[in-house]
Amino acid sequence: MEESLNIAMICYPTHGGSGVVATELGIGLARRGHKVHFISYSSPFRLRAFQSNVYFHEVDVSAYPLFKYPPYDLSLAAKIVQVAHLNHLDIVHAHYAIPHAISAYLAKQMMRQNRLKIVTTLHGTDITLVGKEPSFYEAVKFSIEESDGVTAVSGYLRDETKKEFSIARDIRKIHNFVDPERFNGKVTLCAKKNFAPEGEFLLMHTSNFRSVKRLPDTIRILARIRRKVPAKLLLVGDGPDRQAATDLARDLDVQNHVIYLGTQDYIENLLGCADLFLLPSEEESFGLAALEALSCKTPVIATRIGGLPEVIDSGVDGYLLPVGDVEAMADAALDLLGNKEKLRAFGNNGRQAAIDRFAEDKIIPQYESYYWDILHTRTNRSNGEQAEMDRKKN
Ligand code: GMT
Repeated sequence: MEESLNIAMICYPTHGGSGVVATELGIGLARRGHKVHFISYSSPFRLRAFQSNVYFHEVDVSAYPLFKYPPYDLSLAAKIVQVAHLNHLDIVHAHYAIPHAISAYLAKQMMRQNRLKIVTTLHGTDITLVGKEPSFYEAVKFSIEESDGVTAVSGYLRDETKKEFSIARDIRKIHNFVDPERFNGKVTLCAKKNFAPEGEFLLMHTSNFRSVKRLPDTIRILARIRRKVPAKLLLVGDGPDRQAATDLARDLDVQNHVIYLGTQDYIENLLGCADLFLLPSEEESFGLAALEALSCKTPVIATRIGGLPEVIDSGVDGYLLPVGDVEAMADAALDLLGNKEKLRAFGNNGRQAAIDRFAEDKIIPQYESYYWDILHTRTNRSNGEQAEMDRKKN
């Protein structure tokens, strides 16, 4: 019987997918008996209620006037050291390489011991966008090479990382996951008629409205769909492209058919309301939002890029189309909206795929077993440390 581990989760606390995955993973591990310590600048938004075995440690950053850029990375590293000493951490799990994996590496060096293992999970733009910028490239490459274990949320992201950063080491693919009990598509708390009072079709999109999401394309798709059938678009989230979307909706004369809900914490209460979920991104390493929609029986119209083909089975639970081809995306949407049977079948297929391939009880054990693999790797570990690890395992 394996013993419980002391694990630190380093993540962004905001509404991005990497923070969501880190939080849901931490909660799932805590339920399985591990002690999980979240370390971030504020409490992750999906840590909603008290959970036993879950702790939160806030990173304070000094605003000393000399600092033009307050050094969060250093404060984070110092906090990891403190938490590690007090709680005998076994694993520091850094979600999103920048700066979390680098701070974790620094913390380990500061502790001058090898017992603590660093696992880094690559999520997406830390590799495909931000990580490639010259100002970050070498640091990201170094953090991948120096972590004790590295995972990527899709096969696509694993292969991209190896290629773009010339990485020879093994990177474990562990897909993102969903709790199908919670994301069940039951429309108890959301009344569709709040958003579509005349019985219009309801389209939905949720993201951080950054340019990679191509938010304006959701407006273009809505405008095309509305030439044939009445429809509303529910936009959940916020971010830099909101104004561009608002302006475009006015230009295309659909401004009265777009509903902006802002950022929402309980997305599972909304997804089941929608007839279709739109994800017209130009880059998506996995597409957690799409998986959550599928789990709620909402078919997804998305782009054939990145890790999305690993999540969406085009023609079975959604459609994958070329980036920017809003005409094809609108046609695919109309094909489903015009055929109730097909729409229902696609919804059921998506939910089944979520349960069969991406349910948390299938994926979280993959992380657990990866942690044990890493803890049993004898890289420079002293015999005493190895004996302690073997004792824990048995
Ligand atoms: O990269 C982002 O846009 C944000 C990032 C995050 O940290 O929230 O999202 C990425 O990670 C998610 C969780 O693993 C994935 O589901 C998203 O596909 C991925 N986003 C992109 O690749 C654009």
